[in-house]
Amino acid sequence: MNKKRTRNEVRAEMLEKGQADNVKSTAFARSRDQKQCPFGEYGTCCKLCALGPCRINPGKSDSMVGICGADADTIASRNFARMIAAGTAAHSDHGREVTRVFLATARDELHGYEIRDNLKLRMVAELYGVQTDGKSKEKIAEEIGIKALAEFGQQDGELVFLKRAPKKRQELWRELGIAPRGIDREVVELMHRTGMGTDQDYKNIMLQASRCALADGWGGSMIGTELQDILFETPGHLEHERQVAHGEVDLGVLKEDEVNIVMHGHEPLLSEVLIQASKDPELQALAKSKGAKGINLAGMCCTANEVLVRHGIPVAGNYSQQELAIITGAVDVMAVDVQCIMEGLMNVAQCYHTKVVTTSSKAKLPKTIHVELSEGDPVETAKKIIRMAIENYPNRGKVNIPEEKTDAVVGFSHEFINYMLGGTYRQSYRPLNSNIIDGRLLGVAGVVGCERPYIREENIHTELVKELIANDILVVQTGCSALSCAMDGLMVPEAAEEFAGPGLREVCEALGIPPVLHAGSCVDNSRILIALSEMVNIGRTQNGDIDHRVYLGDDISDLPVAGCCPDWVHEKAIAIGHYFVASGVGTFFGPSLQVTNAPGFKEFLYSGIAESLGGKWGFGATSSEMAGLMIDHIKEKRSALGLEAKKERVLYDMEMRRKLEVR
Ligand code: BF8
Ligand code: SF4
Repeated sequence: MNKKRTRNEVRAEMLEKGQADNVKSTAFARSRDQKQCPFGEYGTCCKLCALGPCRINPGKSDSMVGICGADADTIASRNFARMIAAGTAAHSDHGREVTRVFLATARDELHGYEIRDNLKLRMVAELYGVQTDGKSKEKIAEEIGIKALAEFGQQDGELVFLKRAPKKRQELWRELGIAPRGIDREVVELMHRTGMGTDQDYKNIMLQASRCALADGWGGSMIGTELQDILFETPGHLEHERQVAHGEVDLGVLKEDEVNIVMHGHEPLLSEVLIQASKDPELQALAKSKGAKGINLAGMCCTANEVLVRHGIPVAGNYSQQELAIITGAVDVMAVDVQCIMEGLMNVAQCYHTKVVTTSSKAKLPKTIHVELSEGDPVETAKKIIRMAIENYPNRGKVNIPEEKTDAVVGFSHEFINYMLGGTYRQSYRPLNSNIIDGRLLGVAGVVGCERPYIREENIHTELVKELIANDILVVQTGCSALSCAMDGLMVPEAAEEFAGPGLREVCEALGIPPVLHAGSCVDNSRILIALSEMVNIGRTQNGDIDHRVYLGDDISDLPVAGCCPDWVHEKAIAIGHYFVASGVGTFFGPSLQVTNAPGFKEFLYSGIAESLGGKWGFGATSSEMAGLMIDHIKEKRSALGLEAKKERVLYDMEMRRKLEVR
């Protein structure tokens, strides 16, 4: 571990280097300079038709409406719902791509991938009703692939994975008419209903938005996660070996004397073949012939999460750091696929030798090199990209790689948590539930999502998570937020001793785990849905009796848990937030939310919606506000279950913050 300087100091140094190297601007500068329009920021700008854009300020006049008559609540809810549709589309199109590759692999039509995780293959086969007796794993996979692919275009019925939710939740979805039918259908219907002149009742809009979001969490994302696990293995839970991965995180993972390839984007279809191809002896020799000691692969954004949790491949950074990695001058190729790739990358790359290589026909950037991954042999394509990086290595200019990097222990999939808590033969969430019941743990929180490119006094992610763990809340993380906390040193077992409350510390020490568990990328939030379902399901015995030693209610909405996306950026985060809400979880977002100028809709999201769904939205402008809301929510759930709230909230004052400052 090397934590000499704070993250802000490292970033400031990189930004200065960028300026000296003639980088015209970065996201950090642009986010400082860009003045946000208050109508957009507060949710009441409508540009759905050519009569507008209409901008509504209900504070000015209660009767203020758009030209068609749409009021602030209708406009904000349509905007919000459309973010859910877009987010669902993004995750699900990722899931679809994975399914297509999965099917082609099963049919032996594609080189470079294989059906590897037998345990998960059989588990998923059972869910899809695929008989496994006497069949090869490829045959089983083919039958799963056909059924999974059909779910994207399915018109009626229900998505298969819904049945993994607690029974009571499934019944609620059916009662409300929001059990998703087919993934694409729910996205299309939501887009239709939120166009000009269709659905004008925000409560009704949010019903379809719930159906759509559920099609993401329990559909597109979950299919993506599960089939990726079968192709690339379930993190921490391999058939013959069960252990978490170790990795290093931050710009310091780039190497001065090796060819650096940054793998950026989302679908591990690209990164997995790059990993394979990088081991090719011919390419290794070629790298040496150019004076490099080897080939160094590093991840960025959710691709980073995918390769970190499965292979311990180092991470160069999260969303905020993509331009900074290039500014080091040490990135020979940045290979990207889809989502969260800044257009600004190219302006930065032009000032360096870095080649940006796009690989998906869905995501092209001007002035880059395009190598299509889905055509031809993926391993050969990967080799081509690596060769490009090697050839580019001698072209480097001035290199300055910050020393800073941090260790992280990662890969806490639902399956690994199950194993970790109960051992090989008694895999179970029972110890987790009983620790919550006896008050050692106050509850569990999911802290997920993006990180905005700001230089801020405090890291909103780290401060929030530190406060949660100080209050004995076990934290599970995904996405860029996970990488943010990993960079700040929260994902090592020693962090429990330093930052966790006494109860959580005891649990972490007994299990040898960090107080903050890295569960994967953003599609892997589906792992958290499964974990929550499991926490509910073990509360009753086979014959339906309550087992008081581990009973935490009959629905996800009864659990003392909370979700948070403290620094959301992408529409995908709103889709995730809403599938948690529609699954019964109190979910808190910050530091802004584009609903704040729509009084009726905002009130509905923050409280009214809980009457039907059990879950609700919340908003906090600071980490402390968000932590407070989450802790209160968890305590409310505890008292509803008859569990003691145990103790007063541990508040972080400035002095404690300074004392506990990691970096
Ligand atoms: O899907 S956390 S900035 S990289 S959207 Fe994007 Fe947000 Fe990062 Fe991953 Ni998720
Ligand atoms: Fe204005 Fe209505 Fe058109 Fe929106 S849909 S831009 S509020 S006229």
